[in-house]
Amino acid sequence: MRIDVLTLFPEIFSGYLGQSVLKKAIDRGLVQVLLHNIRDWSHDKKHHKVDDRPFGGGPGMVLMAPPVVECVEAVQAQAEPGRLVMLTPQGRRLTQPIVEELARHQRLLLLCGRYEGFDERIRLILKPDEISIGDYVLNGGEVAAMVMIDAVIRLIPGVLGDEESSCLDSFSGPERLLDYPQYTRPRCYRGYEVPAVLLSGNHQAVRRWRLQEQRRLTAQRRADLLQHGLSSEQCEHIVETPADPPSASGQ
Ligand code: 6GU
Repeated sequence: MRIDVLTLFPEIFSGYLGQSVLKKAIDRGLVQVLLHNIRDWSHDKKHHKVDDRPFGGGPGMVLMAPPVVECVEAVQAQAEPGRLVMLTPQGRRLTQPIVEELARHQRLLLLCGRYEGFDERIRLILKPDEISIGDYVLNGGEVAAMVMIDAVIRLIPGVLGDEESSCLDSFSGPERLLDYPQYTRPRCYRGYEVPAVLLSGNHQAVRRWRLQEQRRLTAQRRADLLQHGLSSEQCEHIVETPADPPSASGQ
């Protein structure tokens, strides 16, 4: 997969791109991340200005249409055109199904904004897929783009090792539930025992316990994820049915 990032702050990405999972994917040729500085498309040859005050007044600065539109067009023309994503708090909220959809593309272009926003003509001309990473405000789209890259690349075959397969993640699998609790050695810590079923060697019982824990946790913390619309009584029943709680004798 080729990912082009269009930003005013390409330096922000260098630490992240050198990090283990992504670095390995890049080194193995599974992912290519290319950074482009929108400022290079500024029409202002002296100060490389790319933002200006909003018409109608108000605080802050707005990203101007010409450098952004022309940067996107020039980068698109470098290879087979890819899916253009605009990182903006006004976009649809990023979820695992959207991540899965993005991961199927051969090429993504991630357009990061700063300041108070984009000139509306950028949207009207480029018709990007506008995506937000959640209901809070960031200073710019760069951190959101890194979140998106991180979530997408781990779905590319070969990026994760066998033992860290992404199909067992939270939000994946047929029910898209939260993950089940994990335990490792020691078997007892400060009075908290590892649930007996995990030591039983009964793989079917372990699978059953984990699914039950996933449903219980999801009903308790994120009932909104139980998309099949369980009633609050059904949720309560799930929450109050621990499969095999760890015993805490030392408390
Ligand atoms: Cl994509 N950008 C900004 N600036 N803030 C955000 C966001 C994106 N997603 C959530 N908040």
